[in-house]
Amino acid sequence: MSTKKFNRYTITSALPYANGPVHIGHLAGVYIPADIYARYLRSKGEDVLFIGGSDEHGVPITIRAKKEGTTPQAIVDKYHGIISKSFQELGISFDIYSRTSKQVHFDTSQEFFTKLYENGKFIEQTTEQYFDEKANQFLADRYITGTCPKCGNENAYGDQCEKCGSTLSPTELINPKSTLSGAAPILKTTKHWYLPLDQYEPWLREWILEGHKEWKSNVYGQCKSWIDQGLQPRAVTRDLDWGVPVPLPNSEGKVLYVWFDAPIGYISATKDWASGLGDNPIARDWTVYWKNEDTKLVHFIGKDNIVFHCIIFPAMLKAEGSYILPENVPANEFLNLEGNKISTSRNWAVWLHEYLEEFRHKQDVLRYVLCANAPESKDNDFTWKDFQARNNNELVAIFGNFVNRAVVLTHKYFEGKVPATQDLQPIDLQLIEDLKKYPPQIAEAIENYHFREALALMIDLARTGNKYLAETEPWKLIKTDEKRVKTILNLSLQIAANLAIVCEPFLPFTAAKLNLQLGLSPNKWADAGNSNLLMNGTLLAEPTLLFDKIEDDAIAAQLQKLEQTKIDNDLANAVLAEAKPEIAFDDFGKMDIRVATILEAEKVPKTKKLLKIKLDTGLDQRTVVSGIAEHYEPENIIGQKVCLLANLAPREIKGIPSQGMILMAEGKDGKLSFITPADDKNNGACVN
Ligand code: B3M
Ligand code: ZN
Repeated sequence: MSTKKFNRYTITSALPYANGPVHIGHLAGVYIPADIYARYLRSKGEDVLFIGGSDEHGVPITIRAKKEGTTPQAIVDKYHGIISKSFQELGISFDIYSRTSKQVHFDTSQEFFTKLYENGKFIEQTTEQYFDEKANQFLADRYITGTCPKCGNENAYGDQCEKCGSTLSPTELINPKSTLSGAAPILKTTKHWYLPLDQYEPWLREWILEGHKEWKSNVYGQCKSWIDQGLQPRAVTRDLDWGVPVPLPNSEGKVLYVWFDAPIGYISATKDWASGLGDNPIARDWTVYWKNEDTKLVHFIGKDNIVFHCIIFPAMLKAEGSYILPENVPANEFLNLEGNKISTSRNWAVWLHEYLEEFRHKQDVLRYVLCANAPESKDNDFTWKDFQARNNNELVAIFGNFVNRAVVLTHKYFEGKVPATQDLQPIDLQLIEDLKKYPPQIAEAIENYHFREALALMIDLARTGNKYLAETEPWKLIKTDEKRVKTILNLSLQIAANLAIVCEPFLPFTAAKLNLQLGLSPNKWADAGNSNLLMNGTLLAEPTLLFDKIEDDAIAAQLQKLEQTKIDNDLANAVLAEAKPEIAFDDFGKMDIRVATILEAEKVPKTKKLLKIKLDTGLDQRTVVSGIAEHYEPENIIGQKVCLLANLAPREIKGIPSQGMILMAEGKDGKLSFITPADDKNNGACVN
């Protein structure tokens, strides 16, 4: 655990791929926590550089361009525009939001590669890879499909069979096909450069497993498991025409692998920021943010990026030699939406740019809910009902209500001027004491990346103020004891002024409104805890509500939108299911389908999906391995009547001979269920 003192902070947030807009999963996982951290540190007066930018390379962007009949550049221009605008509107306070198609990035990543190359940090390897002669390009693994050698699934990908879960390499596929042209690819030799990660293993072990035990357990655990499994050399170049060209002679058609150039994008973005061009007129020295040991480098990312930021990029930085390493990588888990995994391709998401359109001036509500629900240590669920409840019961009923009562009553009784405190009573002294405790606790939580806890403490301070008003009841005292009321309102307004400071990292729009309401210029974190922030006699602005109730119809509209998405997806699936070509009666007649009964069932060890099932088919008793373990518990299916394709050629699955296939119906949600005769039929009864 490091107790180092840092003098500046370089905070990076994962560069989103510019092939689609940003959704709530990205926000909760990466951008909101990063922004809270950056804003808090700035409020403390720290020297902070908060970096963002679009990741504009990689195969998916080229595929998307092909599909839409346009160029990759047009795709990234479009989405870079949408993404950067929506981040800005949400108040994500990047010092720079750059992009990896900039010249400065090409130069920076090529220089980085060249230095590693010249210092002998790469190994060169020539391998045979699939090449699509029609499309005239080498094929990335997942753009090759074919038959799985393990289970016979005809739609396995070059890197994985989704049916049986095996990891594959493209050359293992039977009858490989290019998804670009449909042609059978040929093998062609090609040369690439590899970073020999295996050589960095002892160092990574020492640096992470010994040196960074304080990292979040999900992050540390993933690193440990990668390192323990043994690291392999990783290719850092690809055969592709979209990306940063490999800066070596005779390497036309080769670019840097997107995961090699993208993290270097953080460095290029820093140079972009420091250049004195664009939005930032003062040229600065970028190197202090990347090369000074007293700079704390923190990467905010989602869990799918852990290996790249904790193992590969650090190994690259280490190989280069002149850079600092990340001090922490507080990766989050995933956010689901209404119980289902967020999916760009199935449009199952709440898109930021749409939210901003549909919920105008409610940026802080989204920021609040996503932080309150952030998947900090496990996957979490976003629901519109919870969104509404948190807004109405927490932001409106606690925070907004408290501030509003204090301001309204001050207008009502004292012409909107902050009254002076009179003799303090125990309840007042207690409030002053309580107030002092919050800022350091919130600060500690933020510094430890416990943003949910920090937010809960912030709202707790508002709750404390609310409770104080409820207990002291100034609206009752005003007739009999105006002096008391002055004290109560003064202290309530002081709490509100403190809330403006401590809520700013989480709710920057609210903080600005609140300061305006209180006639305050923004305070710094160091002032928090002080019960004399507002001078006596300060004139408050007219009261306005900080938050509005969200009505049921707004929520219903969002749920309706998701319902429509489901319907659209079902239709798309139905079209897919219809698409099988016509067959002759003979083809059908070849199938020997029979009723059978399950006698025994057990999980196949070390697999997620497979059950070993013993059946009585009326003809014999036999074993079938079936990929239904995620749908049925073995103990629940004993005695189940099923239909069996009995004359399917036997094959071995995970070493178990499997004779036939149990027929299953697949629902739109992917759930499988047995096909059974409508009334009792003997084992061996024919289905035709
Ligand atoms: N674009 C992957 C992602 O969005 C990638 C992150 C790059 S960070 C250097 O998940
Ligand atoms: Zn398979």
